[in-house]
Amino acid sequence: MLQGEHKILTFDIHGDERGKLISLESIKNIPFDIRRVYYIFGTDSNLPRGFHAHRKLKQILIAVNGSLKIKVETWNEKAQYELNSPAKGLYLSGPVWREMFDFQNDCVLLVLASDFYNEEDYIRDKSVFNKMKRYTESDSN
Ligand code: T46
Repeated sequence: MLQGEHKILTFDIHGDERGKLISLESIKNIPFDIRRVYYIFGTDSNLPRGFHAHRKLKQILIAVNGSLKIKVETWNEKAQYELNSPAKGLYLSGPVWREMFDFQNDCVLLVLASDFYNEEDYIRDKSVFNKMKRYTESDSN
């Protein structure tokens, strides 16, 4: 079964006295073809979001303003990241459970996705995610 993957990518900043610019390009510094872009804003630091995994979707999450924290969980490990820079992207691929919280300073979270919106790609029930994990463990025995 497909393994979930998560890692931080750092983007080059082109800057001069006028300000800064970051360019994101499919396959070059984004490791997939971008098919969809969405952004999350107007958040509340007390209202977490996410609480799901994806089956196949690949995404890059970038806090282009403000910051947030995100807990991630794959079949075999858990981690937590803080996204607080437009030069930092969190790459999430496949079945990674995610919980986003502690949104600060008018956070704007830009997300680049490898596919169109498809509710069937979501695993929104944690017990289903955990069951898939058990199947994976029995695959490797
Ligand atoms: C993810 C995290 C980082 C659409 O109609 N089109 C879209 O492209 C998206 C992403 C969402 N929606 C609708 C579905 C819901 O009615 O917008 C509503 C809010 O979506 P959701 O509750 O899934 O939002 P989050 O913040 O929990 O999760 C989102 C993404 O859905 C998800 O793929 O990885 O951001």
